[in-house]
Parts: sequence; C-alpha cells; structure tokens
Amino acid sequence: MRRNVKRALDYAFKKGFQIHPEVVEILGGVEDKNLDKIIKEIIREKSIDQDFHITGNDIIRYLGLEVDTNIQSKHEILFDCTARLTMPGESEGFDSLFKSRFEKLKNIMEQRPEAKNLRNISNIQNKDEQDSYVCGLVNNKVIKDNTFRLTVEDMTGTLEGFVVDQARNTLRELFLDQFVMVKVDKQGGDVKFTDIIQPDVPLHSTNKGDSEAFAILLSDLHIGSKYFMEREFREFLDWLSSSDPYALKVRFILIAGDIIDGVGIFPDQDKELEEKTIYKQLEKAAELLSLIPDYIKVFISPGNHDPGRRALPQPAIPQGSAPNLWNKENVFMLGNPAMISVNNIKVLMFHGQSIDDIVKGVAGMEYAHPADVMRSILRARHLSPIFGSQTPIAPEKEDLLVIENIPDVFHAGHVHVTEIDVYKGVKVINSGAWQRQTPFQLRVGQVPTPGIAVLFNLKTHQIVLRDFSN
Ligand code: D5M
Ligand code: FE
Ligand code: ZN
Repeated sequence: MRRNVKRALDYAFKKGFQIHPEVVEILGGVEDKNLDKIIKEIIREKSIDQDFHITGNDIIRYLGLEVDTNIQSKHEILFDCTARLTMPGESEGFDSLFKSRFEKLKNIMEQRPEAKNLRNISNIQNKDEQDSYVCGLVNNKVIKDNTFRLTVEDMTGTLEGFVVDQARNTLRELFLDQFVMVKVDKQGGDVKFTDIIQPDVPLHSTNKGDSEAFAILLSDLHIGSKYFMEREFREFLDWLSSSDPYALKVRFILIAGDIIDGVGIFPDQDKELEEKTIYKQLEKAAELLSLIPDYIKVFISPGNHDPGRRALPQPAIPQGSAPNLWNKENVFMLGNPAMISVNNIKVLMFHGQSIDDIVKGVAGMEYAHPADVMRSILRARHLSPIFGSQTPIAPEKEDLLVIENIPDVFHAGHVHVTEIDVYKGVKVINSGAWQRQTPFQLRVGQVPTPGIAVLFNLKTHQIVLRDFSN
C-alpha cells in the first residue's frame, strides 16, 4: 500500500470509521494530492449523518468530478450606492434625505387600495374625518400601561392620536422615523388611529436560476483581528478547490462587510490586532481571497470595520486602500447597500449596522435572532429606519436606504450569528462570521456562530450550511 493511502486510511480509522476493503483498491488509483481532501470531505459529510462506514461508492462519488464549465455564471450589478452618493453638507442634506424617504415610500404605499382616501395632515387638521388615511414618518410612540399613542409627521404638519384595537400590535413593532400610513378617526379634538399600515412587501415569487450553481454568502471575516479564524477560513478556501460535488458548483461568493477588523474602530483595539494597519489587513485579505478559483466571482461590500466612510450609505472600500482586491478580475468592489443579480437571483447586500438600533429600541428583538430584525426591516422597507441612534447616517440628497426593489434574497451580517428565514417569499439570511467570540462580545453576552459557510443553490433555492468551525 502507498504511504499516502495508508496515511489517509489511518486518519479515517482514528476518526472512528470502518472502511470497506474495496476502498483500499480504489484509493490506490487516486493521485496523492487529492487523497487527503477526499477522505476529509467524506468524513465531514458522513459524521453529520452519524454514518461511520466508508464504502467504495463514497470514494467514486468524489472521483472523476471536475468543474463543469457549462454551469451558468451570469451577474449584473443592479444597484450600487457608491455611484449615487452626493455627499452634501449636513444642514442641506437631512431635509432632503427625509423628504426623499417620505416620497419614495409614499409612492410604494399608493399602490394599495386604501391610499385612495389619502389626505395631507394639514387638510384634516380642522375637520372631522372618518376612514381617511394619512402617511407620515413616526415622530413619537408611547406604549405605557394602557396608553398607546402615536405621532406622525408629513410635509404639511404633525398629527398625534390614540391607537386602538388591532393597530396596537403594529404600534409595538414600529421604529421611530419609519414610514407608515394610518387610518384616522377624528371627532372634535379627539384623534384615533384605527389602523396602522407598514409599506411591507407583497407576497413575492422568487426568480430561479437555470443551472445548478451555488452562491456562498459570507460576512464579518475580521481579517487582521487576533480572533479571525484563519485556520478555519483557510480550510474553507481549500474546500472551494476540492472535488467535493458542492464545491465544484460554486460560482459566486458574496461578502456583506467587515472584511477586515480595521484600526481605531473601538477603544484599545490595537491590543486585539494581529495586523496593525488597514493596508496590511487588506493585503492579507487580498492574499487569502486570491486562493479562490478564478471562475468564482467575488462581491465585496463594506461594513463598519472597513475603510471608506463610516456613515450609511457606505461607498466601496477605496481602491487606494485595497489595490490588490480592486485589481483582481473576478473581484467586484461594491458599496453598502448594493443589489446584484446572480444567475437572475436578486440579492440585496447590506452589512446590517441598524440591527444594533433595532435590538436596542424595540421590545422583543435580540442579537441571537437577527432574522427577526431583518423581517421587520423588510416590513418597514428601509435598511436603517431609526435616525440618531447608534448607526450614523449621512446627509444625502436621496435616501438610498429605502428598499425600493424587492430582492429574492436579503443578505446581511454584522451580528455574527448565522440565521436563515423566509419572509413572504424573500429568503432572509444572516451569514454569521469568521471571527471567534471577542472580549467585547463575551462581556455583553453575545454568542457568535462563526465558521459557517452558507451555500445557496440558485436553481432550487435550497440552502446548505457547511460548518468549518472544528
Ligand atoms: O459587531 C459585532 C457584534 O457586536 C454585533 O452583534 C453588534 C455588536 N456591537 C458592536 N458594537 C456594539 C455596541 N456599541 N453595543 C452593543 N453591541 C455592539 P461588529 O460590527 O463586528 O463590531
Ligand atoms: Fe462584524
Ligand atoms: Zn459589523
């Protein structure tokens, strides 16, 4: 028996596997460089199913497999905030930002039947009204004992009222500054809101790709941090080039921010850094990502740890800081947010900074369940609805954080917890992290689930999680 075959088999024995005699024969004909990868992959797969036998068929499944060049790999960048940023000064910017938010969401709301009874707030100020609707941004909400009050504001004025009946349930989940439409019952000075409608998404039937290609969703690598899981990430990169049947079908990798850990992002960060400059961190990122086979397209948008600007929307990581990422033909540098189409599946990429604001500001939301927060973001049709909380928002002329077009997949990161959900036909995916628990997260009790690659089958929409964490 060849030495390398024996080594591969010893490895399997050590992991508690029984090996069918025909395996020895088949492995005799396998090139040395593939042996370890094949055995490791089979062991990983079978361990999940608690099946501790390796047969000849298991090996054959992995042999003779190669990258199928007929698999479709078509992409289009549908929206990238980078090109749309105007960066005006603060004083001129915010008025027009909120006007834009209001107008865009009003247009969406006007597609609903109730909107035919829509009035401006100034039109109903001195009259009694029943069954009229007004649109507005949430100016204030009060839920206390048995009091449920809401104040909304449009371009013409503000209106405060008591929320009654079922509308109280909707009131609980509203964000300050988000857009709503309310049904108004107004008698004398007494204002009641009998219904609250969020922009929401209609039931969505998703596009499907033609061929069985996979997109892998990643975020929060935090390269440069002492807690970056380099060994596990390298195993993932190795796996991409392996003859694993899934790996062979990967055509896209989408990274939703926090590629690097950055510098000066939080107090005393330098004590937690392996690489001390942004340039070195990004250089290392480029080195690692260059191990991805060239036929896989890689899309990168920034997060709060990446350079560019901190406030949303964020332009792409600047070319000057990351020349070796920008130079690669299969790497596409995008802003945050961005919407791309991969084999006709529309993916909205957003780092997810606003999840902090929502967890802090809305009862019932938790870091352990980012998908719930992401659902509520879809209902509000806005990626960062709460203004003046933790997430900095730039004074732009146009509000580029309104979710105007409904994606097939809503991909975010930031909270370092992998969670998959579906809301009205939209796949909601938080792609986790590749950084182990940091001292900060330990202190505040956040438990990440790092080291998981989310594989999305663009034809069947099936999701497969690959855990590289041990
Ligand atoms: O965010 C990593 C995680 O830490 C994510 O769950 C948000 C959380 N985080 C970050 N900053 C804060 C503050 N100031 N308070 C509470 N939670 C926070 P990352 O962007 O990778 O640092
Ligand atoms: Fe992060
Ligand atoms: Zn982040």
